[in-house]
Amino acid sequence: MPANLPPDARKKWAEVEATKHPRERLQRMEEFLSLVPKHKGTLKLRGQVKKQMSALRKEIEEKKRKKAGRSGPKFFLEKEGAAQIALIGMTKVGKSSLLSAVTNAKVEVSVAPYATREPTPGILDYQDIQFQIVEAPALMEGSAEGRAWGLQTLALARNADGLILMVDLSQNPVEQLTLVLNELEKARVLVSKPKGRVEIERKFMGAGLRIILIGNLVNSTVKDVEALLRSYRVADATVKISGEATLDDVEDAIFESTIYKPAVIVANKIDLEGAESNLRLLKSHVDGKLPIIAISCETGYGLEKLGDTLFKTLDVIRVYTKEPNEREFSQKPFILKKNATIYDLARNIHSDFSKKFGFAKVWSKRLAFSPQKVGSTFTLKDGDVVEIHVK
Ligand SMILES: Nc1nc2c(ncn2[C@@H]2O[C@H](COP(=O)(O)OP(=O)(O)OP(=O)(O)O)[C@@H](O)[C@H]2O)c(=O)[nH]1
Ligand SMILES: [Mg+2]
Repeated sequence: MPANLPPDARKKWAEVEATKHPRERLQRMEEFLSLVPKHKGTLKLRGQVKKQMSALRKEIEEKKRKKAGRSGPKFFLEKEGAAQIALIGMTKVGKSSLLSAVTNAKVEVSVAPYATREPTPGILDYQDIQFQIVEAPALMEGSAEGRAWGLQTLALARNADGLILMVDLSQNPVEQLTLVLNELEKARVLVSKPKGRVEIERKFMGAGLRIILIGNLVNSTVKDVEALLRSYRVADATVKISGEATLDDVEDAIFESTIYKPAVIVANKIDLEGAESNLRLLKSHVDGKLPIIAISCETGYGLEKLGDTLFKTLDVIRVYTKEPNEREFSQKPFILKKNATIYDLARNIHSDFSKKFGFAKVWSKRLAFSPQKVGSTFTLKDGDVVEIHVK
């Protein structure tokens, strides 16, 4: 059931949304919480907001520390390359070993547990793009409740574009995976697309509310959704609802609490005894729901599959651009979501490029002839070369 908040609390949440400054936002969130009645129906919501507040507090602290020139545990790492992938797992599964085997990072591989204590990045080259892989400090039972650096690791996962879930095949991999997925889920990070999905894309003031219903609303109507959104002062947004979604899911989306991250399971130490049978166990448990690659950081077995599997799992495409008067196209592609259009590309190149857009030419092997003159709604595919002409 939706939390049924009183109007003043809903209004306060709109103020939270409108405040970007961390300290003020925290203040508004506190005010919001004081307006939320404490009963069972609001329990989940209060928990979510408190989590956001604790993340904000850490962010503020980190900024303070940065200003003072002191270093402390990093909460966020600036993204580099085509995507940021958080490398997550229990201690000693071989995260640092993987980082040093496939990226340029110099890291300490250790026999002692909990050796890596802050997010450590490295760059993995895959064809003509790069992935930034960030080793997160190990997860353990209780991470989502803030044990050790748990909240940092989970915030990193939430902020990344994708996840590597790493397990050690010389131990029970199903138990490890279950623990990791549990902690992620408690932090409301999911690795499989939920049945119902609600995406809210905020628009400029005056754009109005557009609700796109692809699936089904369970026990509610579009009118109910509209009313709920308006009660939170969400007046300008495109809301996409797919699958089987409830009003609760819509409320969740307003608080941006549950998010989905594409994930790959990396099963390490295939060189050790018993690993093959543990791998079979893992495969039958996962049942094709997530890709699994078996590797050994020790022997190098399977490492070459990582880049390709990440690329496929992230559901992205590479699009190359060309200047109208030049023969060669750019070496560095734009990374766009699968099914992106020329319009998305134009917006990626320049924020107001899309307004000046005239037409585009596309070169691609999949087309009957190249170049083909196309409009802004043309759907792009991996490897396309595009030349944009402005008005
Ligand atoms: N046999 C074998 N041992 C491995 C493999 N990969 C890593 N190890 C060993 O596993 C131990 C832990 O490796 P790390 O890479 O430090 O593990 P981690 O996940 O980074 O651990 P923390 O950062 O401490 O949480 C080390 O002793 C490694 O040598 C592998 O493929 N096979
Ligand atoms: Mg490590």
